[in-house]
Amino acid sequence: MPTVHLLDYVAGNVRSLVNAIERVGYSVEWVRSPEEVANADKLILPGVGHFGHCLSQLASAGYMAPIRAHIESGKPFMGICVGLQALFEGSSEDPNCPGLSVLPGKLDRFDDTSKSVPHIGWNDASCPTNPNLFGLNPDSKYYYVHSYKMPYTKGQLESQGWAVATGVYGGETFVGAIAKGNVMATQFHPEKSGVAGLRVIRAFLDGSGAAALASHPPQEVPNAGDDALVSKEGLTRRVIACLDVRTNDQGDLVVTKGDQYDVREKSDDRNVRNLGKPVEMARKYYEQGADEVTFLNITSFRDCPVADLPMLEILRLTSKTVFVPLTVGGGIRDTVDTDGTKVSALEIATMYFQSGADKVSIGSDAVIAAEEYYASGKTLFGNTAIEQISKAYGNQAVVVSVDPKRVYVPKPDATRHHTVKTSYPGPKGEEYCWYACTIKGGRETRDLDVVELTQAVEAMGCGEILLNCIDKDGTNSGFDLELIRQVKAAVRIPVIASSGAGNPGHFEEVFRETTTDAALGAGMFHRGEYTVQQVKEELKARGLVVRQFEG
Ligand code: 1PR
Repeated sequence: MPTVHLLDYVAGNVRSLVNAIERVGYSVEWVRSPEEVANADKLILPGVGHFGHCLSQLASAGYMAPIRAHIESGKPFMGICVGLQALFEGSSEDPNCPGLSVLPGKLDRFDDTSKSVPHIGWNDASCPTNPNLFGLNPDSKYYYVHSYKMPYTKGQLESQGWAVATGVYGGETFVGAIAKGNVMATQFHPEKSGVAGLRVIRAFLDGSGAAALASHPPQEVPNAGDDALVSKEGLTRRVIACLDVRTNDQGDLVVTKGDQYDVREKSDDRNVRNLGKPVEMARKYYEQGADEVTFLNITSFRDCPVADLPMLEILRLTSKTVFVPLTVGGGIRDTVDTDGTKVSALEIATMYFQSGADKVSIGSDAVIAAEEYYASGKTLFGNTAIEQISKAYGNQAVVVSVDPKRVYVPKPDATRHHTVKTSYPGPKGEEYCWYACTIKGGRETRDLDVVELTQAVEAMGCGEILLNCIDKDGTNSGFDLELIRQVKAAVRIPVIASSGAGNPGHFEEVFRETTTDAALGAGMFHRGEYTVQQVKEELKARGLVVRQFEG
């Protein structure tokens, strides 16, 4: 098998990248010291999370000069995500930390006054001068997750010989990929961009991308409007399939699904509902076009040694065939192992990332952390799971899963909590409600509302909210739009609407009626009532932009 060298310099999830490289027929050799860079023919610089964190790690380990030397030697080089950002002079994310300065310019943050930041999801990488740059396709979509971007100024980089592919997010045009000579870099994650992303990796590894660029160097950039290839707002409506996983009474690991969080059959035997096998179902949803797959380990495998968590094996197997982002939740908190050893939430998250997860989702522990945050007068001590994991892996890697329940009140001043006026009055005709956070899979309700929780976890460094709703879970009656609007108004980070989806029309409704960033379904997919593809076809037919699955 031909090899490619991958730089191993920070804690980060590179498992998916290794899987993607192997999938296109190459094997990975690790570069674990600056001296080893010289052994590389093809070198890939991955990177996720914080620019300053990545670049200072590279600098302090002595990698900057060897990477520059590799690039100057003309040998193939590819940067991914922060690996692209590193090629520029710097970033406002850490103004004191210099980049490699292979290209001019500094990155800045997306403006979050009217959109969610980070920019998470599937967007364009359109290159008017070289539409098929390194296997890019103007009709394909690529998975991005970043808060900082290289702003695009037409003609600037092109005048120095670079081919530039761009995307547009909330009116801001950013650099999605760049290439010149032996250098190619993507802001998006090709290893998480399905078949479209695998094409880019292959074009880099087999040399066809560089050869095509050499024979068609970038010419003048067409004027916007002259050329359909110039990118427009391109972020798609993200559709996520969620698998609640637990061990059933026979000891098998199964995908299950509850009604308002009760996962047992209504029949007398009260068995745990068994809807299928996790790895196979994840693959099925990927092939139907799911933009992400989420696994929630709903019982957290309480009696199992941490290193043997069955979810680790599920991730290892799934990430070999599913090339879209994988999130895993359940049991991410400081814990004591079966042999009495303390294991931190960060260590558990690390095991999940090393097994192929791209994001971890924290439920109960986030509620407790938020309560402590308010009790201490909104002080951050840096010791919560959210702070520690987001510091090590970046905000985009930390999702908080919220399990709220409606509490009805006759009028807003009947509670200290943030209320909404509801179109669905309570049992005594109450016209207002607030959403109480719960822990332990909804079994314990706390005196904390969703606005308080989501604002607290945003302050701690959470990058995305997975917003369930116990009242709606498994009802097939549509998403709780009132809840989603309340949370969207409270935070700037992306929100995933969850619970209640029963048909494709419910997805259209939540995207039209709220500003949600993504929508998640479970039961309707597991029971085979609808496929993810049918949801996307419906959204497309109604004029919403979706990513088409490429086989
Ligand atoms: O508290 O950090 O250990 O995490 C536990 C995780 O497990 C949390 O994310 C929590 O939401 C989840 N969980 C715990 N118990 C249950 C249960 O169902 N008994 N499932 C549970 C949560 C809700 C969604 C579901 C949507 C969509 N499941 O994941 O997929 O409601 O369903 P639908 O489309 O069929 O309506 P911690």
